Formats: sequence, C-alpha cells, structure tokens
Amino acid sequence: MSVVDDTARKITDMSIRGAGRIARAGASAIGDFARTYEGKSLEGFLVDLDMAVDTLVASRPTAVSLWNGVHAAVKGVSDCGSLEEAIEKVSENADRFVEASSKAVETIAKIGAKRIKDGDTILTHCNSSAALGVIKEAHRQGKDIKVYATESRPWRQGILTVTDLANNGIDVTLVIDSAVRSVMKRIDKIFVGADTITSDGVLINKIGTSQLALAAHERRVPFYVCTETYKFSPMTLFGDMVVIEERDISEVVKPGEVPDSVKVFNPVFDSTPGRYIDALITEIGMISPGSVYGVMAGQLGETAFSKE
Ligand code: RUB
Repeated sequence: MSVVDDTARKITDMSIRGAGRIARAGASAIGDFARTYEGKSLEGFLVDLDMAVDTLVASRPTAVSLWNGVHAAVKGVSDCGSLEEAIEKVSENADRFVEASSKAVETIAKIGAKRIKDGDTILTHCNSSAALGVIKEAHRQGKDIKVYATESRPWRQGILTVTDLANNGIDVTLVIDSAVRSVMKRIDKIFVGADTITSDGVLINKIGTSQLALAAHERRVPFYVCTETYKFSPMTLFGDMVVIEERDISEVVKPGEVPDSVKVFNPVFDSTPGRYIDALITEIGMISPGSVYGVMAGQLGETAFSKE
C-alpha cells in the first residue's frame, strides 16, 4: 500500500486522529509521496499529486486542518519548471508545515498558560494536543492545578487525555460527558481544541463541545479555544458550510443491541457560536471570534477573492 493510501486509511479509521495530527500526517504523506516518486515526467507527477491530495483530503471531512496541511504541502508546485524542482518544493513545503504546526502548539501553550492561575480547576473535552499543551505548560510552570476531563463517547478519547495528564503528574478527574453541567460549579476555566473555525468565529469541535460551552456560559465560566490559525477555514469565507462527519452506528451500539427499527445518529462534531467563546488562543496571540475574518482575509490576500 502506498504511503498516501496508508495514511488516508489510518486517518479514516482514527489510528491517527486529532486535527493537528491529521494535518501533519497528511502533509508528511504528501512529502513522502514526492520524495519516493518513481515517474519521469512533471506532468505525470502533477496528475498523481492531485490524486494523492484528493485521497488524503477525503479521509476525514470535518477538520479543515487536514485540507490546509495537505494544500500547504503542494503550494506553488504548479509553477515549477521541472520534476526535480517540483519534488523538492513539495518536500520542503511539507517539512515546513510540520515544523511550523508543531511550533504553533508550543506557542499556544505559552500564551494560554498565562490564563491559568495557581489553584485553578480546569475542564477540557476530548483530546486536544493544543489544549493539553496549555494545561501541561501551566503545570510545568509550577502552578497548582486540577483538571476535569470528559470521557468523550463513543471513542473515549478522554482516556488518552487523563492518561497523558496523569503521566505528567497532574491531578486529573475523568467524568462522563453528561456530568459537565454537574461539575461546572467546580470549574474556573475551560480549554478545548478546534477542528475548524469558520470565518464568522464559530468553533467546530468534538461532539459535546457546544453543550459544555452552554453550561459554561450559564455559570459564567470562561471558555477558551486553543487553535492554530491553519484551523481557520478559508472555504467558509466563500459561504461553504462545514461538513459534520457522521460515523458508523457500530461505534454507538453493538449489533443486535437495539431493535432494527431504531435509527442511530452518530455525529462526530458540533458547532459552538462565537458568542459562547471568550477567546481563541492562537500562535499569533489571543483573539476574539470576531477577529477571525480579518486574520483569514490577511492570510489569503487578494488572490483567494479573485478566484471567485
Ligand atoms: C478530536 C478533537 C480535538 C480537535 C483538536 O477529535 O475534536 O479537540 O481535533 O485537536 P477526533 P488538536 O478524536 O475525532 O479526531 O488540538 O490535537 O489538533
């Protein structure tokens, strides 16, 4: 199996998961594809590269990080004059994206940790490397913190979260998803990650994030989103809706567990409006959901708009 097919399969079956990791895996697969390309013509390479991009981008539909990571790897390749130049370009692009995206997580950790005070109790949801980076950095700085982490049915990514935090010596409590309102009275701040941020500042993240934000809003608990700016979705500027992935019902019920007539709905992500978000913690600083449009427009420049 080719590196592209293998990576796409691992992203689809969630052996590789989390918006940042799938973006880096997608970009790396494109870099490896280029480095190991055996064809002899530039034209053939560009056609095969397009197919590789499509295969990777289709492997999970919701997180724009994957789209952005894969497209960052192929940026400018159509302007190359030879196969060698194209291969080098893609390979360098891919490496640059992986390095910059890893660095972004570190920068977010440093910025976000300033929002955590000694004695804070924090709630997080699912398993976000950006959010966990913030929490672990605060702990590393010697702040005395407690963390509540949701289980995140049905995949139970919360198990990864509590294991990671416990292994880092952090006081952590696992709660089931439906306990978030109940524990909210103990929580000082919430830190979650992002799969996609839309141009109007809506957060798309693991299912359950929006009910957590609502419960936080009701009790006036600050709700922070830790997000690299490559999770901002350029397509939403042009009016496209984010596709919310639905996964197989076998993730929710065992075969024969419920009558055949029962329908099971298994959405993987949900949308949290910007008005429930106190700030986005990004590698370019803390910004409000209302500033996302400006950042995106600046990143895309005029060329993106002139495509329409
Ligand atoms: C993971 C999830 C995470 C974001 C951000 O969902 O929703 O909060 O992807 O993660 P899944 P990170 O397990 O379905 O991929 O901060 O690591 O990019």
